[in-house]
Amino acid sequence: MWPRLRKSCRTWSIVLSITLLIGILVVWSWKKREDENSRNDYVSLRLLNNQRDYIDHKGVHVVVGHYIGDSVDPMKAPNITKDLINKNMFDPRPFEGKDGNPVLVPAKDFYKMQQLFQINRFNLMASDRIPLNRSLPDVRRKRCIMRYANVGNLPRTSIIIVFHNEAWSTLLRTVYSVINRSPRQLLEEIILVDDNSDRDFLKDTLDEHVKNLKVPTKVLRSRRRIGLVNARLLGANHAKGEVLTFLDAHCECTVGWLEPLLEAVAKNKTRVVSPVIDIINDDTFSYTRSFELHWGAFNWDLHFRWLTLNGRLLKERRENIVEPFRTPAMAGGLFSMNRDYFFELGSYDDQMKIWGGENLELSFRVWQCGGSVEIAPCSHVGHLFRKSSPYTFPGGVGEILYGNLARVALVWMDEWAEFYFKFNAEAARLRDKQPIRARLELRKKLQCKNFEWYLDNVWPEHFFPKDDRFFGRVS
Ligand SMILES: [Mn+2]
Repeated sequence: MWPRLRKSCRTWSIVLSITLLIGILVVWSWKKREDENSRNDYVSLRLLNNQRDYIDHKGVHVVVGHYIGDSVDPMKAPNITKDLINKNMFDPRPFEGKDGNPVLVPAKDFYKMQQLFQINRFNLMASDRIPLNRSLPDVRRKRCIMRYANVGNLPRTSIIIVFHNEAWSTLLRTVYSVINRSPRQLLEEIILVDDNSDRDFLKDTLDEHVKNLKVPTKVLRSRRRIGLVNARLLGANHAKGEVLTFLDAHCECTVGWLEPLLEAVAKNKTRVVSPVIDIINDDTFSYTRSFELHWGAFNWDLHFRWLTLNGRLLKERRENIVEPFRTPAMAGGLFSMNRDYFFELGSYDDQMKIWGGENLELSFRVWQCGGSVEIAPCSHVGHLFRKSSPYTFPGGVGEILYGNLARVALVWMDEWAEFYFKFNAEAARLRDKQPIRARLELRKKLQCKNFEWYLDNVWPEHFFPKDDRFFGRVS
């Protein structure tokens, strides 16, 4: 009897250990899958909305975001009336959107929510539930906090925010985030430039509201639609700060965002510096920290693209994750630049209309004429990314965007302009309509380098044709 018991004991212990082993394996694989899932979640969060990513034919990871969608006049959307558009429905609840968390609109309001979405092409109802001074997470790395803890005297900046029919809540949350999360002594003023909005609440109500802010804030207004470039010029012409900081009208700054930008510009006034642009979700207004190891560039159509850094640069960045790094191009919405340098360098091309292409124009001009375009990885600002544009483009989106891009190509890209026009018939059609003499004279006066120098030195990894690269069919 005893030996039999011992035998069954042995069997049982074998069964038990196998079960335990299987259990451990199951838990391990489940945990692994969960980790992968959360990583995937992170990637898909980063790429929400109008962002898309893919690996191109050369194996470069490409993120597509922040570009032009189909533009529809909100007045033409169903059930949208003038009264509705003119109504300020800002109705904050104390904890909604706290710490950058998503807003959950009650199910009973879904129909209304969808209706209001059409007005600004983001979830206006969600935005209107979030207080103007909502908290956001401190997304900085520890090394960033230490790096900028004692930066000493920095120059003061004017914050310039252009808006056209922006929602009250997004516009003022931008302003409040600047005030709440910048050292007061670094802010000279805030300048809001109204590019001919027609919403009632953006008029006297706004003027009255900004009078009570802790930082001197003024509203400049254009009586006709002048577009982003000329509205920014209007703001810059009135600015008193040593540094100009441009922001879109639907941003939220996080703590410590300003110091890295101002320090870089203070060290060398030819540096033009952008923050890392984090993502505010257009549906829930949740805040997602973005990836720091991207840089800005463009494709053959001159559309701005975020690219992940490749081998050499990635290694450099990993070794130094706090200092600003150079980028071929900037996204354009958010950056700091020394005011004198801005004007010395020819400010903006004032022949550019409404929106689009001005970021590449400024990037090429800065690089080719002796400056640098950089991203400060310790500076994080959230931007509301949308799937489509809520703006009207008088004259048509194509006419405006491709007209602007034709100017960029004609003034700055030398023989690569021909390459661009070959692939972009719409821009080619508009090329002869562009008065560019003043900009070519500027390029000559500033003794700027040519586009080949730019490709060779600023973006050696570019995918444009050169003597050493062949395109098309080899037969
Ligand atoms: Mn924007």
